[in-house]
Amino acid sequence: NTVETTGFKASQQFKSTNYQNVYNDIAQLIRDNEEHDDYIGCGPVLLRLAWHASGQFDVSQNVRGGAYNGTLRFDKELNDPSNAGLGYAYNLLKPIYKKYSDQLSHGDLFTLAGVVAVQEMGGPKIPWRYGRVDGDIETMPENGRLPDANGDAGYVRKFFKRLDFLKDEETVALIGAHCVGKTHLKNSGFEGPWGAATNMFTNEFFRNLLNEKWNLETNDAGNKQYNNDKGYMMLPSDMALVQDGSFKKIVQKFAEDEQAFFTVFSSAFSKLIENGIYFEKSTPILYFKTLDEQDL
Ligand code: ZEM
Repeated sequence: NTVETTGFKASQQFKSTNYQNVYNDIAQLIRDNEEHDDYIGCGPVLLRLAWHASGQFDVSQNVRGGAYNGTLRFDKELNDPSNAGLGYAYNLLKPIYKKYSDQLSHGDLFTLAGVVAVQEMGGPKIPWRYGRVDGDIETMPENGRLPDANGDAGYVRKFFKRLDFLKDEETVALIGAHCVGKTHLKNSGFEGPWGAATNMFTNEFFRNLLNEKWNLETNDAGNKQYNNDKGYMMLPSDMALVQDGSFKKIVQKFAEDEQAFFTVFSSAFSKLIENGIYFEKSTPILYFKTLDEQDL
């Protein structure tokens, strides 16, 4: 089912699955694990899982590296140093996979978990489609394709171009996901959160980039990161967004206008998790209700 020019064809095999039910089970998982990571909860790490399941895509190879084959389930990919800490997130999702295993693919589960995380943390609605399959180990891309946090603006722009993001606005919005969660020395060699509201999806990341006073310091792992006096941090690749004129204008816009950030994030994230997949017109575009919206 490979179409070299348009990507992998979305599978219809699980079209009768009730994906709102799967959404609800993942959302309940987030509620049940609120104590994770000193009460940040597991929303951020599930969002990072969805991103890393998709972020190996290379548009020049089109059909390889996106979320389609669900290869993040393989130990070899989970053991990519860039994926440190994501085994926890995968293990959290395993009971849900078991519950729906004859009705759900891993790629659909991983990407849907990202949608759930964003929405349950108060972020924008993200359109989602099913159709990823469980590809075998041969479909796994080689490790080492995820971005380097030490990169500058040129690196970041080039990296996101590989993911087929040609507009700076999309790149800046996607990195705005660093409004939630934190870095962990043991995972990445960086330490600290990007802001105060670590489990709420907001434009705080952009406001902090512009308004906080940042000092470049060497951390306990010997890596350089930007710190402020409130205990927040920025990666060098985050700071790149205010060191480049074009990026910075967009940071300013998103800092002033959260809705503008939400709109671009939603469409860019949806594209990210669908990269390399060809959907037939008949595949519905699904929007999910949050647990709150269902009075659950
Ligand atoms: Zn992240 N990210 N990321 N990111 N990321 C980390 C954590 C999280 C980069 C990066 O090096 C790192 C995007 C883009 C980029 C999230 C979502 C998204 C960490 C810390 C690093 C080092 C990991 C740790 O120590 O546990 C780089 C270089 C990026 C691009 C240039 C995009 C795009 C994302 C989603 C759309 C999230 C949610 C986290 C927090 C995870 C957690 O466990 O709290």
